[in-house]
Amino acid sequence: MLRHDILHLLAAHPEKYVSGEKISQQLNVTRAAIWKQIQVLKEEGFEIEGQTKKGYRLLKTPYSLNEWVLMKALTTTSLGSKIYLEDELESTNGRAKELARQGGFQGQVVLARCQSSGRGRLQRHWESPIGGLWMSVVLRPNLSLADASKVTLAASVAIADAFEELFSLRIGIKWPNDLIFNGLKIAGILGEVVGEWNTVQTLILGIGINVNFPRERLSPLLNATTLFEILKYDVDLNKLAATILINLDKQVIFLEKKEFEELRVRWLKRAVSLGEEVRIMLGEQVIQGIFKGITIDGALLLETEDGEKSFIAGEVQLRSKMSKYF
Ligand code: BT5
Repeated sequence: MLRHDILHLLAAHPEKYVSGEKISQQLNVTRAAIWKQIQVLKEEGFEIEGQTKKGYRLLKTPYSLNEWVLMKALTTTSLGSKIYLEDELESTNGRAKELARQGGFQGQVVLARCQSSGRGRLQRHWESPIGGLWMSVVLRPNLSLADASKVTLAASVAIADAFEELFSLRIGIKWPNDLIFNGLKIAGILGEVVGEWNTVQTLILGIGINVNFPRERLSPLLNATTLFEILKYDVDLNKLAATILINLDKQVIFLEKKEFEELRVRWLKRAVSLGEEVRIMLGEQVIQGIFKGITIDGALLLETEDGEKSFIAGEVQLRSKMSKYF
């Protein structure tokens, strides 16, 4: 794409002017065509300075989602090898599933600036206004189905690590994979398996993060917060997405090598309610106990009156004894 070629040229000379003549020669297009594309780039949020005698220089890339900026920030082995970015989708997980059924490959990433019917687990509604990070990753990892559930644990660690790296912000993980700041949910993960249980597994990993929008954009009934609410400024969504994908890429490689221990430790470091008395909702049944950690299989470990018991994600909900929410 001509626009991307122009960006590549400008980015190769950071802070410096690149003359219109040089761009037109290298890309074999008229200077008027370049000017037109520069206007489009400006509309997309790129800050490009143009001086008649000197040429153009790239000052700033947009904070809103942009395929070129995201690609450039990626240093992954496979995740993000193909990026699909839309202004609006019903659900990025839905689109990723379509891709998977058409023979999707590991690393396809679907992003939407907003979702009209984003989904949580058990078909719950996920509110997805503009400014959030709504992203789904197609994974075909070399993992058994039992190990596949650990990928969602990996995703929660990847998000928490990214928050710490980029914003020095410590967020907690509520088992199995809600991301929590001061008791309020800031991000959620939806892992789905496509295809037969006994054939090659394709996993769709949906990541939803409340980023650049005020809390008021979400329903007042939710126990939720947004990054904007915490930091009071907008952040680069491309950088955030790229950092999460880079972290996740590493974690998936570890899992494929059957190295779960490091991930388990990292997960536990951020676990909310660890060592506390919690309640587990198993359908209608309520089980009380001390939240001891997660097993090497990624199951939740609870010390109950009848001894230690483990529970796999999906079948239970964790609630703190103290609060309504946890
Ligand atoms: C989740 O489900 O937390 C998984 C959310 C995954 C969303 C991503 S966005 C990209 C991809 N495409 C999709 O369609 N989905 C994924 P769960 O644990 O079931 O939590 C759902 C509950 O969280 C809802 O019932 C609400 O109570 C609450 N909720 C809804 N929207 C929220 C938001 N934006 N922030 C915080 N909480 C929210």
